[in-house]
Amino acid sequence: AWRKFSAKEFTTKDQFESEVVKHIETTLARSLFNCDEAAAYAGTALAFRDRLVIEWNRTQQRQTFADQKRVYYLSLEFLMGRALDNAMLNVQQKDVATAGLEDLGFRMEDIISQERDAALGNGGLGRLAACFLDSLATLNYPAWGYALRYRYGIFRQEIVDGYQVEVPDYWLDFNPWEFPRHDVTVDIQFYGEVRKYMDDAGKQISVWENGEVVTAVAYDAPIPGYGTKTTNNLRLWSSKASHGEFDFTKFNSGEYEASVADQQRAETISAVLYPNDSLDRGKELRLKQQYFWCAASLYDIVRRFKKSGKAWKDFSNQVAIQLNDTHPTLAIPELMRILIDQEGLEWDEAWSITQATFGYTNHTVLPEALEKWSVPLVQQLLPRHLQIIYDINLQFLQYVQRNFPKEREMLGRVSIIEESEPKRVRMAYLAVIGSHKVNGVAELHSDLIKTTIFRDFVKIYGPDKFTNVTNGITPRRWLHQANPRLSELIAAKLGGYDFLKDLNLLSKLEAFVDDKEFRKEFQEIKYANKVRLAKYTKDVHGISVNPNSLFDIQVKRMHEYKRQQLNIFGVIHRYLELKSMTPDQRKKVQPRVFFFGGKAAPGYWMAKMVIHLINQVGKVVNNDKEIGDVLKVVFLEDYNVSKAEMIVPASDISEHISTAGTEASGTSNMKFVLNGGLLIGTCDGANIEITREVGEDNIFLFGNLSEDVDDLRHQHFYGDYVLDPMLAAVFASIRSGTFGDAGQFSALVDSIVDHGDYYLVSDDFKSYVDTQKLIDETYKDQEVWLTKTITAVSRMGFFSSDRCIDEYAEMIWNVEPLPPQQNG
Ligand code: 26Y
Repeated sequence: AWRKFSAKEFTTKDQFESEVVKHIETTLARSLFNCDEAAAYAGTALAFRDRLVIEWNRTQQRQTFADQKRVYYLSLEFLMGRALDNAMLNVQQKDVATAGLEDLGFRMEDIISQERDAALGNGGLGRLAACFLDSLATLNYPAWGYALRYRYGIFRQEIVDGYQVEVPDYWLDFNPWEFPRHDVTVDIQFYGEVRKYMDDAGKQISVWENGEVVTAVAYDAPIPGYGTKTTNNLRLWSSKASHGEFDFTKFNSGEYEASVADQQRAETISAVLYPNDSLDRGKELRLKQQYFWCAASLYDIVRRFKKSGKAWKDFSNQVAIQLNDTHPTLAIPELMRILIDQEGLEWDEAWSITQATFGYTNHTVLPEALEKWSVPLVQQLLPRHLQIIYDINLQFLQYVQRNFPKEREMLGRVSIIEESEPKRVRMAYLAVIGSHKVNGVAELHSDLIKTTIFRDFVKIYGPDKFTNVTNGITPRRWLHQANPRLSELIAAKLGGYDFLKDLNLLSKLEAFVDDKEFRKEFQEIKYANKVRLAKYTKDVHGISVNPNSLFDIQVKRMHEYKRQQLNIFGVIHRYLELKSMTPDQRKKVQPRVFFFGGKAAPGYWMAKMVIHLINQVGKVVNNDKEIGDVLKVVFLEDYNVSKAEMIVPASDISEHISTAGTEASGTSNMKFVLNGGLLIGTCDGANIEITREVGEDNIFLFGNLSEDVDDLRHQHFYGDYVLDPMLAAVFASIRSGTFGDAGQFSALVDSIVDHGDYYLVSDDFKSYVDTQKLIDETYKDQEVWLTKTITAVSRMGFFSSDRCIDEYAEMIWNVEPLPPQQNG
């Protein structure tokens, strides 16, 4: 049967089956007699891969021939999750495959869950990059992503005795979605020294000599768009030793082990994703990763541009490069080095090309997350780049001096070089200076960066250099794929799936808010999604939860600023209240399950302590016979993208409760509302715009505002600090050993009681508890609740990453879509 294999779309399930069988028998060299789920997944993935590859090649060819600007999205993180379901959706052949797999004795769900997540990211920033790739392809923008091919993605989290344990995530055993390009390599230089000499024309030339060389090898993955043939490319660089398998000099002189060690050292560069998402550690290997990836990507981009035969003045008409945070900022001095040292351009021309090419997206105002590289380290690893950075700084400071002669103190403040010991390169300043546009990721955040970290730069460059692009999410993965039944219900009401490409069409749902049948189905779908999460909770964690309870979910990286501690203290408060009630009183309380999930950076012991406290509270509460179903606490192990697809559709309420002014945007807030859940949140990040869109009645806001945070912090240290009395009772309970040895949690409690409560947990506690009460009351009237959720869903159109990408294209990149020909 497999001889029927053809490159065209499989139109029948028989054809699909024969292709799966062919791949299992030939590509995998396995007998059909021991075809397990893993083999069936592999066969299915390879069959769909064949479909993608053809349009991928065509798209690349079309983009090469079109005389048009391309976007390059440089991100050290792409948190892709699984690819098969997405591929089936985009190729629109999932039904055929489901029927075919059934014939072969498999359930689609089981096959999909065989795939390992591609977890090449920490959290929001990495997932945003993945949503952007989906939208870029769907909207037909000619765009490439560039990143590193980590052998180990973000660690797997295991919970042992209530503590987080990190387990390496080796994910490349079988990855059908990548194509090694052993012919696409770039040699990358490190260390060495710079020699200057005069050429015949008397011009000074800089040469970067000696040092060591590591080779970058390209691995490509296809990125299909939804409902379009456009299939873009994600290029990941892998590092290897530069002289083939072995260094033969060493090999021949008997230093076999040393030569193998060299090879391993080279491979270390792309070995592992750094698991910190908010604390800059300044490690040499991380700097090596950044340069290795920037240099390989720029070489690739420049090589492609030069093939077009155009003049350098056209570079920024052909190329837009977006810097996802400061991680790729070395691309700025690297492009300068290429243009000046290798292509012979004058400084001024090189600089205007560079500025016109780059855009920079800022994702944080937290000082501890802002990257600063030690000058001695940069000097040693990248001597020529340090010179260029100093030259950029000199030109910039001269400009500032000319334009603001009376403000001499400003020079020290805005200098790229921080005069610390040792001196450090402020990467965010370099990124601002080297880019033509700087954007934040939600309105409040974009305003904040203009008044805090980049305040002086607004004065220097004027306000137009700074802009806002509010984040978005792809409705393909976060509605259709994660919640197929809801997507189907919406399609039935709106007369098709156009809303997946134009999310503003959701507004038409509002007309059905009183439609009995629709309401009933909407509610049933939510219930079914809760049942699914309840089953998972029972199967994996052994905890029984009642799906009729209010499901309250907080899933995100563990961080003090995100305030999972506020949530768990609220849970303890609730537990103490329940314990003080009579059984009759308790019966009247709205039952609730608190779900938590998220990884802590391995060295972030305060975040790990919060994980431990959550687990300890769960142990006590879940086993308290008096409490029963009225209160449950679950910590979901190893939160990741594929688990999010199951968890997000199951929420009634989700928590987005960061200290005001600290969460740049948040993106899971958007996912939860889109799936029919309401939010409890602070006036922070995109919560503010979600409120504007869905209306104040359809969100539960609480807490202090960002403009009051500084004063409150000041008061904590210099005024009378009064701990909230309810929170004091919570701490008394912890101290009395209710949740195990109190000493384990003393640093957490002390950070609030004795060390200034930097994240304002006490200040916001009462407001938080009151708002949770209001939620309990509101939920009791299921009709009112349902109206709020449906209304909110219908108003979420703005938060599509398609809108977001169109804004980048227009305001920052100046690129146009390149739609495929109808019959091409
Ligand atoms: C420098 C290094 C330690 C570092 C590595 C990763 C620093 C930061 C990060 C990741 C940051 C991140 O994920 N930021 C989040 O970006 C989202 C997308 O814009 C925002 O929604 C979210 O508020 C922000 O915390």
